[in-house]
Amino acid sequence: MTSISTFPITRKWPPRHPDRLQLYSLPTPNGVKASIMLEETGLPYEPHRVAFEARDQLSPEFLSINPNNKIPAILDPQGPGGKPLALFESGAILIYLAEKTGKLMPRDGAGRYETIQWLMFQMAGIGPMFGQVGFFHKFAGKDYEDKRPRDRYVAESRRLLAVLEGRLADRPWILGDEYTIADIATFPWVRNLIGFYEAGDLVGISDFPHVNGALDRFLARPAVEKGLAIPAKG
Ligand SMILES: N[C@@H](CCC(=O)N[C@@H](CS)C(=O)NCC(=O)O)C(=O)O
Repeated sequence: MTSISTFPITRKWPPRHPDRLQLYSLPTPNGVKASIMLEETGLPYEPHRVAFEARDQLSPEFLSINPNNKIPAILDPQGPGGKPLALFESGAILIYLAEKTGKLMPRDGAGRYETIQWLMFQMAGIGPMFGQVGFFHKFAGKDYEDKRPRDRYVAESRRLLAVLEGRLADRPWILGDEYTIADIATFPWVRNLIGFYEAGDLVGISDFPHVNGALDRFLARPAVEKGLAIPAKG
């Protein structure tokens, strides 16, 4: 087995358990996708906190595994062929962990692609659009006099929520009875829109009862509760 000690990131975040999967993250809506997935699968892992206040994501060590300077990222000592694998982009990490463990994504052809399809819907739609609502409603953009950018992203987020609402009208989870990585990707963002971004009223979240119901089911899962707090502070 090749040791992960040759990876520069291990100099900044030395592993205490080099045989375990290393997670570099923060409990943000993208970061918790990885920690929730790891908790759900039961795969042994070691979390490391990437402190934005210290600009850790721009350090040469972090950039050595993610040149895009964003969390989450992982380093698995036991990647394909028994060799270490470094990976960034939360959607790629979810697919990798699902395939590595055989959990949380149907193995058959059609169900597998359907899961990936809804995962992409989150990655390309829900994440970026809800993120813009956060910027224009809660952060620097809230002081802009011109409300057209905010309204554009609110309208697009409502449209995406309506798509999700239709999908969840007759099933508990995005894929049906089976809880999958599509749910793990999506619901941290719905939670964040309502909670941290305080944009529930702005997007009219009460118009989407099936989305709210699925969010409640998601938050009731023990692995979700744990994953939402990883990596812990200090
Ligand atoms: N598409 C990426 C987005 C990741 C992302 O935006 N991460 C944010 C936190 S939620 C981040 O690391 N921001 C730090 C920065 O932009 O410097 C993914 O899904 O992994």
